[in-house]
Amino acid sequence: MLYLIILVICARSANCEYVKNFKIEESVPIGTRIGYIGTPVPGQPRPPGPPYLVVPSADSPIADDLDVDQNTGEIRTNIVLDRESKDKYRFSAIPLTEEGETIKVTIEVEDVNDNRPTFPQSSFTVELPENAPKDSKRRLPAAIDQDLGIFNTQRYIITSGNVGNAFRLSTRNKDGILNLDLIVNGYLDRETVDKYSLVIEAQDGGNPPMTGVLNVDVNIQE
Ligand SMILES: [Ca+2]
Ligand SMILES: [Ca+2]
Ligand SMILES: [Ca+2]
Repeated sequence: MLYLIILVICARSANCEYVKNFKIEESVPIGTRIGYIGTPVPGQPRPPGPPYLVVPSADSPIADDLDVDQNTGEIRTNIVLDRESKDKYRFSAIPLTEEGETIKVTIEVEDVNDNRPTFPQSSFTVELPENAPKDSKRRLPAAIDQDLGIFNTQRYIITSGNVGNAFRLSTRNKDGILNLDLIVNGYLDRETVDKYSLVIEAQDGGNPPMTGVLNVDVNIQE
């Protein structure tokens, strides 16, 4: 009974608004249905039905990105959504015929793995003296990936050029970037090899992973 009374007060109060949250993955085809504004959420009072007057939030224009049918309350994508450029849409739906409060609609764009780890340059040169001690370290450029979490850069591997297993890699995660160092694995002998041409691959955590490549020339000096 108390619950019912609260609902009635809620429905009559100007401060009380329905909140509807939708989630949709980025990159889905144009015209994908996100949902209906008026669909009830289990455990919550039924929102007022259509038609609605759709009012975009000033800080979140829906512009041409979404197609909202004011007569049915159906929301569809009108472009290929891109989480990396816009991850949330907000608007209000004011019911035009049914009694009820304004529905605050939020659409959250969820991440998919649609960006590859990208090095800021395609090649990099390192100079090392041949007497460089074992475990000497040189900073290499890090690969940046615009995706979130596991879809960001996860690891680096040397895919070719590591003659005699002369080098290994180490990584440090700092401020969301997986930083990369080249480490001397043993003793470098300029008379045997005076230049290494390493190919380093960055991988994200997608299945299969997306990759980026950095060519590293290591010159061994006397
Ligand atoms: Ca994207
Ligand atoms: Ca993404
Ligand atoms: Ca990625």
